[in-house]
Amino acid sequence: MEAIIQEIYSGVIEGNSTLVKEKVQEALSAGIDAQTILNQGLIPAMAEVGRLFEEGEYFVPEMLIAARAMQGGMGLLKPLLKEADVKAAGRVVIGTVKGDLHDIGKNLVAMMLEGAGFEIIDLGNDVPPEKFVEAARLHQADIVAMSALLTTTMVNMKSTIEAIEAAGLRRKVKILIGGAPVTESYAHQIGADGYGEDASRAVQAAKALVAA
Ligand code: B1M
Repeated sequence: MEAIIQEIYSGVIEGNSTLVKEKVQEALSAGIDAQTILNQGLIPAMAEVGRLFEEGEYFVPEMLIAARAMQGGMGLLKPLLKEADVKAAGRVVIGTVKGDLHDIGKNLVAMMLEGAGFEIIDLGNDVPPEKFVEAARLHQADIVAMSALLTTTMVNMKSTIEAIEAAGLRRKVKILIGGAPVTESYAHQIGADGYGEDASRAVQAAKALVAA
């Protein structure tokens, strides 16, 4: 690995946003293409952050800081990747379900997915089923990802799946869910395709869903 890519990789893991932006700019100026920086620097770094989180070495704050550093670098790469028409790992429409204003976990999942190479369409929080349906259709999403933090709003995941079914899109999109009150058995019960206990496992589940 080139030294500068190694610096980008370490910068993300350390959550040093300024350094990551600086080094990504330097790498681009040195003629390294955006895809190489993404695939050899940012994505492996976020995979390592996910591993550190799963092993209990990193907690949510460290993961958030690393994800922000990764996004700093991504901001410089995105226009170039678009120009070069680089294929994303998959397109994910994500949001917190209707009635629910909690978005910290959802944002973290979105950032980790972006770090794993997915294209993210973030609908925000308090997202009604019809908005998920509309966005899934408009963006031809591979995955609809829903987050819920309240026992009173997790039922809206089921309503959203029903709305996706009613719109005739169920066979076209995979459904991934998560959030503190959500369990794997709830995911099975409401007919979701995947469940992530945390942001890192959400990435693993999303990868498995697009590979299936
Ligand atoms: Co609220 N709140 N809150 N709250 N809040 C909880 C969730 C609660 C557990 C606190 C408590 O009572 N102990 C409780 C829910 C009880 C329940 O339903 N069982 C609660 C309540 C009751 C409420 C209100 C009703 C309070 C009131 O007004 N009476 C109200 C509801 C508002 C609404 O949504 N309509 C409310 C409001 C709020 C604030 C606005 C003040 C604020 C949210 C700010 C924001 O998000 N922008 C807030 C907060 C911060 C919390 C706590 C303290 C922290 C949540 C959080 O951000 N955690 C929370 C108590 C707690 O968890 N200790 C609480 C950090 C975050 C990184 O974790 O979101 O779990 P989390 O995400 C994880 C995983 O769950 C998973 O990955 C993430 C990273 O590892 N994950 C996914 C999440 N989404 C995923 C999606 C996936 C896969 C994995 O696939 C798509």
